Amino acid sequence: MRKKKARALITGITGQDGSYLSEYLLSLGYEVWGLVRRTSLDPLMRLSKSTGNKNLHLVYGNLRDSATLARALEEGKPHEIYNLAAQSDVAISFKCPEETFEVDYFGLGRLVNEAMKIVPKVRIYQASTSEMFGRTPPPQNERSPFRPVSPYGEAKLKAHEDFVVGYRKRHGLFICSGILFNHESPRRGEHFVTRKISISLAKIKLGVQKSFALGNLDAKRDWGFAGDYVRAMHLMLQQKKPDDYVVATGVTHSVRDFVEEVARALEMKITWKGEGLKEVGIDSYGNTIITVDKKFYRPHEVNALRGDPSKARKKLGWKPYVAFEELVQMMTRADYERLKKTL
Ligand code: G4F
Repeated sequence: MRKKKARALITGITGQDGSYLSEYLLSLGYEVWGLVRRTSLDPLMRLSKSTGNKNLHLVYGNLRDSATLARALEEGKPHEIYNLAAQSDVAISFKCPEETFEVDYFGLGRLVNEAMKIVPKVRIYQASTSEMFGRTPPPQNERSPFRPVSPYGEAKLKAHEDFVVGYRKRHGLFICSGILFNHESPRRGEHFVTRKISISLAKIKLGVQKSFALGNLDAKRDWGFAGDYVRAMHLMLQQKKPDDYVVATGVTHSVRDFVEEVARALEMKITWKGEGLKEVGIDSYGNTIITVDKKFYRPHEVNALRGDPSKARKKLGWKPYVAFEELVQMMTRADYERLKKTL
């Protein structure tokens, strides 16, 4: 560890990963600067645990505006930058491809170019994604080919190739890609499938919602706990050389499995009937509580993701502590208890 207090800048600090990472870095004694967009809704909500911490500084800015990035870098003079800000919703990226490229590709370009001018020795973590693998069959690791199928996956891949691999080679920049597989928590955005399921089933259990609709029930994801994954981000920047790492659990489950596990946590039982768009999930009272709606299908789907985290385990000494069942229980309990209080 450095003798001087380490300083970090986190873009996307108000998101799920930003909030866990800022708590983690503050617990390690870091001074943390967080970039907050003016439009962020209640930026302090997820950061409430760290509010009042004298080592946490929030600065207004965003990845579309180089001047705001320069200001944050001048102010914080960070040793480490964690670029977590993104248009990270895959379904939205099909509807807003330009916006997605603007933030996820050009945004990283702006950040690294300002960083090279203001803090040339800085170490940078780039939030890359398993969505870059797209149609490549599992298990996916650092040597697997990238075959993205969404504008989000394409923007992230181009950012990885140009500004991570490219700038590392051409400019000697210390920059790492964390190729993170899906990671969830009670702080996960409500439009992602895991949180949508935990909230909807908790509401049904509490009697305030009758049913909800999902898209592809057979899509498979490697779901881990966000709190575990931020440790890997930090470890990447403590290595002698910059490199890219897959961060995953190595275990995969379908959306249907996720539904069943949440139901189990709520002591509900779901029986599936029908097929495709006609499939429904029925509870033990015979009520249809889940339907399938075409509008939640993607124009192009990544059917199956399962990461091979061997490199992160070997080189970083990283491993996840929270298994799938525990993660689902944690999320379900949090939503159920929170919603119960509002009744
Ligand atoms: O929860 P999701 O929206 O996450 P997705 O698309 O896998 O992306 C997340 O993980 C990536 C890492 O691989 C990140 F890079 C990205 O930023 C984001 O965090 O969807 C998961 C799966 C998909 O296959 C989707 O088609 O669930 C399926 N799904 C089925 N019904 C649904 C729904 N997804 C959503 N959001 N809503 C549904 O009703």
